[in-house]
Amino acid sequence: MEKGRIIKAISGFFYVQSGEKIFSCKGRGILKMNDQTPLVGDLVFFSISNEERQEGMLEKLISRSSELVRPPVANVDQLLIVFSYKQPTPNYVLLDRILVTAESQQLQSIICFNKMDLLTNEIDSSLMESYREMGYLVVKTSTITGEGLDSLKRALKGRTTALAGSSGVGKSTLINSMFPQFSLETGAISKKIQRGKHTTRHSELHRIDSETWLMDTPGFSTLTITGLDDSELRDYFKDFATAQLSCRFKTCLHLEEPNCAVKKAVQDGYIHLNRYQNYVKLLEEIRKNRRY
Ligand SMILES: Nc1nc2c(ncn2[C@@H]2O[C@H](COP(=O)(O)OP(=O)(O)OP(=O)(O)O)[C@@H](O)[C@H]2O)c(=O)[nH]1
Ligand SMILES: [Mg+2]
Ligand SMILES: [Zn+2]
Repeated sequence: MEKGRIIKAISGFFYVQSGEKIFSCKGRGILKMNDQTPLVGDLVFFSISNEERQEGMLEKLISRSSELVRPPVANVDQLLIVFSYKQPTPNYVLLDRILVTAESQQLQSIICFNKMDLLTNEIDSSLMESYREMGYLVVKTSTITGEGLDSLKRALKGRTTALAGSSGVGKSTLINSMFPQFSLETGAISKKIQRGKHTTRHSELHRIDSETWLMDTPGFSTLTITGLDDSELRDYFKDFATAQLSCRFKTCLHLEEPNCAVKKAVQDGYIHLNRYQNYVKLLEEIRKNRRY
């Protein structure tokens, strides 16, 4: 049996990269029997059914180090969450949703603000900067001026990274700009609604070198937090960590409880108000979904 990695899944076929070769493989019934759905990023054993046509059969999935629902991907080390400074403007609730998901899977996150060339006048960047203070790597980039691309490239080296973010923020363009050997399809955003047109349709893992992989993904703008208890959410807001040690109640959810140190930190400007508001929003959502 051969060993490889699923780089793309389209209409029942799994494309498996093994060295420099890519085999198109079908799944075996045994995977279905075990209720296993192969994901892009999966490490697999496969058998070759036709060497010349590079066709094969998936035989076995190797157990995953991580698994995400959106984007659906296995074995990534980190997420590259991409926003654009303008066209479309940053969606911070989506950012916090993605961060919570990544934290709960113990994945690292890099936050990228792209299209910095569109910055015409000074902006209030306090919210953007607050993510850096929380310990996230925040990179400002432009595929037009080249700003930030080298430091981003360094952060990707030796790891498997999935890109995530809304349509039209420039995910595929970023990959093309950093790695000119790729010419992924990109698409202008709609002038009328200032949104992307969902140019990338399938997730695909691109091999940069034997240790560095990048996954381009279709843009998405909704993400429901699932599989979390309302009491767990607060632990995935990194910026709450220090303050919440001083809340009067150990189990404080930072809502109406007396002597809440997180609310105090928000008032005093140590935690950004926007982050707290997003926390309350996500908490309500988790509680609402639990009722069904
Ligand atoms: N001004 C400016 N435009 C950019 C930049 N990066 C990308 N774009 C443009 O933004 C548009 C969308 O880029 P894509 O790379 O297709 O965006 P995407 O995130 O891959 O979108 P989906 O595949 O739909 O999810 C294209 O017209 C790009 O040329 C940038 O740094 N500055
Ligand atoms: Mg794209
Ligand atoms: Zn509290």
